[in-house]
Amino acid sequence: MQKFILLILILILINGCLKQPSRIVNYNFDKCDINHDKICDSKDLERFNEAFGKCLLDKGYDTFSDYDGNGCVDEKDRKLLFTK
Ligand SMILES: [Ca+2]
Ligand SMILES: [Ca+2]
Repeated sequence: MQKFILLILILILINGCLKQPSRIVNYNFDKCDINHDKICDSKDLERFNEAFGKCLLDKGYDTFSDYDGNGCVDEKDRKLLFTK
């Protein structure tokens, strides 16, 4: 019986580990601070605009500009990044 309980606990632990988000999110920066220099300014906007319209396999795609992580930098990301 104890082995069964131990097996269940291991399975719960493994399942919990597998559910961890694969995307690394850094919470130490403001969401509009795309280049992580601790300032939200025109450089962030330039970086976003350069990546705008690009998707995961496109040259110029920027994962930090893809705020919702859907693989494309689009209008949804603009709303998420630059509205309070
Ligand atoms: Ca910045
Ligand atoms: Ca996106």
